Amino acid sequence: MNNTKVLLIALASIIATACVSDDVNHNQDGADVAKMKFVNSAERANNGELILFVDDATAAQLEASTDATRSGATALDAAIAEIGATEVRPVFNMLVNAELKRELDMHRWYVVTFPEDVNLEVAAKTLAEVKEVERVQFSVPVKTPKFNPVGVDPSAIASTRSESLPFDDPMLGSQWHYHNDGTVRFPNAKAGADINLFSAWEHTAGRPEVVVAVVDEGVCYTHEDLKASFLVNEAELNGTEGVDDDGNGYKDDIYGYNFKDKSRVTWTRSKDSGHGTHVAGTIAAVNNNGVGCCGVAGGSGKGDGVRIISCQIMSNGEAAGAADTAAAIEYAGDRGACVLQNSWGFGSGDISNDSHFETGANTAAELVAINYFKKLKNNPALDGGIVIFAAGNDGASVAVYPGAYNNLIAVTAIAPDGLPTYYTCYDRGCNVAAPGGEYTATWDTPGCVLSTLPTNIEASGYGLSQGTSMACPHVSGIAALAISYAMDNGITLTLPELKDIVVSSVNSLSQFMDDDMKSKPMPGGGTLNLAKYKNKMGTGLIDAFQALMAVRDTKCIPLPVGETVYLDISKYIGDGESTIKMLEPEISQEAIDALGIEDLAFISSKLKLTCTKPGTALVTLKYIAGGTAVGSGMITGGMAAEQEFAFVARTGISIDEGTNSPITPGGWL
Ligand SMILES: [Ca+2]
Ligand SMILES: [Ca+2]
Ligand SMILES: [Ca+2]
Repeated sequence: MNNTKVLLIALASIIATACVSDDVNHNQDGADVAKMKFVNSAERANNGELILFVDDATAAQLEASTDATRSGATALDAAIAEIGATEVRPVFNMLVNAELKRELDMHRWYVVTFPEDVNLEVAAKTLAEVKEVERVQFSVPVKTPKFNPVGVDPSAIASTRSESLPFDDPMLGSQWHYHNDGTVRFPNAKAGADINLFSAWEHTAGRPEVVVAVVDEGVCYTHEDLKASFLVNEAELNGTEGVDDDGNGYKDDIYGYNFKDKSRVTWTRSKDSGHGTHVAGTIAAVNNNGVGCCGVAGGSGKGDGVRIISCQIMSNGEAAGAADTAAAIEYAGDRGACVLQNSWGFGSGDISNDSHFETGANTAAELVAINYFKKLKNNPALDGGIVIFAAGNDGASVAVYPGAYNNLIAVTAIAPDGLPTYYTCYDRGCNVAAPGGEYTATWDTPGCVLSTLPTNIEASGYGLSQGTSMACPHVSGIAALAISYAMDNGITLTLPELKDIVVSSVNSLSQFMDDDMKSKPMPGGGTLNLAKYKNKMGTGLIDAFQALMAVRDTKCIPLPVGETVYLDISKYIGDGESTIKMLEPEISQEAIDALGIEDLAFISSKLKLTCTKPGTALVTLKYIAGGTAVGSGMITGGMAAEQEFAFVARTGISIDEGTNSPITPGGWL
């Protein structure tokens, strides 16, 4: 693959030493010191492969070496000969963006491969005892997903919705996870248990300059509803098969790359599940093309959706090791992605602590790649790359690694009833919730997430599935929409700002809970105790419209449908406790029509109104801030100002009986 500095160790040395390692009598103290260099444990690690972090001088020798059988570093050469190594190659690709990678010491990571029958821990100790080797990482593969989608017949899934839909895709009405009107066939389905996408689409449905990398199984790039969404490597598309036409270290990487098999992207092998294609469809299935379903950021039918690339780390039911996973993430950044979509992990409970990630002292190769991705400025509207992970499906009170780390977003999953799914991980490391769907006992349910599938998995090319894997791409899609919207408005976001937008643009999950609701039935029988999820699903249910409003710094004011409110805007301005006197609103006829606003009036500087239908509208409210109230409502010394707000009328929003104002969303389950 990516570099010329692959060292082929002479076959004779393998034969001579392959079985020796177990018998070597290592000095006990030396072995203990060496073990301290281990980044992780050998549990579940791949045999025949170890990842090394070497010192600067050794890295330079490895890079400069022209001898195919020697690194040039004597002690390291002896150790790799002792374990019968067949190859020493760099983890990262220094052909692209080398300057930043050197700053991050990415040139110091190497993979050593050796015969699988060599004892892995003995080999690790042998390498760790070399002074020039600073860290040794066992190559633990990603857990492969359990993914059994249920195909859908397009002709049988026609929408039963009464409301009109924004795009003409025939399956959009069944994608309740985007906009749930409560009619989805699922026990206790609730309107608003969705990502509020239709309102967001009134402002943007994506931009092709925003590239999302799907780190997963291979994504079907020939799919009728996905092929137009790929970022195409034109040099490879128009190049020669078997040749690295653009010189980026990868042959024929037109739509991405298969890091498991070192080949072009694949999805048709017997144990491929279609997982990557389902995930990709949620982000970027082409919208308004009269075909199939929609993607969160799939554009408006004018070729204007976000672009995806397939960074394949799973193939034929097997997952890549840590070094190839790291290379896949690096590649995502090198190809220009600014959103990293990750519906994968290493299993619950694997996290040690955040210092493992933050300090770098014992960081693993895949975390180095994630940190590299976060530093890249691949889009003019964002000063870094945003990384989003699925929380995991073990039902555990901790997210899977690496999504569990503090500075990565991990996504939990809700069902069409707005309640936690029976499988979602929750609590530690979990940041925000999104619809992941839930099978009912019959396994024939529209309560799952509908997206694209390869036709070799499901003949129709579409199917339903559940999982935090399905919730995660909703959040990646919303992040991509937010970046698109920032571009539209000439706004540059910092990475922390975008992360704040993602986790704070939420609706309360408690709105879906009846007061006396303690549990809900589980698909396989039994009940799910809801109390254990209290405050532990992340900040709330993500809301695409609120995310866009947060990009332009427009506050959202939630309003109930069908109830009269007396809106006190002082709680939405400044610290919420200042003296604010409302002067007048500018509410356009368009806004009045959009929300069906009735009874509009001022009463004691409060705005009285009734929304008769759900929707969103931008309004400008003029007010006087500060000053002293004298006499009958007059204020002296105040300052006239105005501010734009977004009125969000939805069913299910509560009224505070004390103030007769809507309760602000953003609470906890
Ligand atoms: Ca290439
Ligand atoms: Ca080529
Ligand atoms: Ca479509």
